[in-house]
Amino acid sequence: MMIFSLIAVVSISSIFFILPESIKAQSEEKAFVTHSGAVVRTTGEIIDPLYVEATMEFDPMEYLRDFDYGTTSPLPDGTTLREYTIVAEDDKIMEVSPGVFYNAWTFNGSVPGPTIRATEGDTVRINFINNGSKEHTMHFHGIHPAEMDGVFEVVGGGGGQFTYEFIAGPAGVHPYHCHVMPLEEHIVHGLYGVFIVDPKEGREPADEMVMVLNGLDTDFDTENNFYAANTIPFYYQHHPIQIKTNELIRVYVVNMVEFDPINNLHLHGNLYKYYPTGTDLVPSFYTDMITLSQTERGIMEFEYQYPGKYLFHAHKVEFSEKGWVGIFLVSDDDSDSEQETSPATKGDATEYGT
Ligand SMILES: [Cu+2]
Repeated sequence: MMIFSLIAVVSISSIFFILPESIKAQSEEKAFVTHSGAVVRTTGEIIDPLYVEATMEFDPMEYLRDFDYGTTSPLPDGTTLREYTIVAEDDKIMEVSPGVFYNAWTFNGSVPGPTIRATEGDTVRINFINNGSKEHTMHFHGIHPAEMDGVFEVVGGGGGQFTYEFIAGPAGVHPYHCHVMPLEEHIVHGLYGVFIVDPKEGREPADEMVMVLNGLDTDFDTENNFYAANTIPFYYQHHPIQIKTNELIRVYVVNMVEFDPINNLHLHGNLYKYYPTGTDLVPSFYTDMITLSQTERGIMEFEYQYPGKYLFHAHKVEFSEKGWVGIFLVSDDDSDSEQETSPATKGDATEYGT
């Protein structure tokens, strides 16, 4: 009996001896200093009583269908100028999951930054202001002159300015992001967004939305702790995206996950036409599954025939279990007359194609 007890004690103590190290590694508190000098301590994985205030407001449902067409004016040659003001900051705090706070670096105050949208051939002018504490830039994927590439012309913090100007093209969906070294750090903190270039002939009217697939390394160990579509883990699972049967849905999807080599997107109860990078008007695939590496992106198009709840998520199960999962709530379209008069796109419908 005594020997048994002794063995039990030894076993329990050895478990106890081993476990605390691994727990300690996971829950080790790390600190960072914000631009305003506040010291933030967080383990990134547990409720953090030291830190209770988010300074970044972000509504994934609003972001989903929000397109920034800029301020337009006609140019002498008959083409359109679109002007945008983008402000970078690097001291915002975002609650990414209940009790988990993250130091977000932002374009116009959110992660992702605004979805910049133009038509092929428009002149895009970005008045970039860096109000951060570090150097930042805006690097657009697409075709433009070297000096507009946002790599070598670093913009100093504390109010540095740069004007990016280029002709929008090619048609498709492209990411933009900061390109200051260390690049991984500047991207994972949130300095990225989506740039949509519409083809001159337009696309078929649809209920359009943007999904940026992102990962959040909340304990700064170069591994993601959370994954999401549009920044907030599990958001569209708890707040399903409402769509109609027999209505064309067009999703501009961009993978901005760092650290993990691939991400993917699986749609339930349906298949979608997929246009890689959105550069062709003819789809390359008809599938329910695409795999995306860093900054890979494309356009998905589909319609649901049957009402109900359908999941969409990473089929890399680890990612979906850590937040990259959502639901389309499909309801019957019982308003045929309304459907006929509905605008080309929801959100900024009147701006589409102008
Ligand atoms: Cu940066």
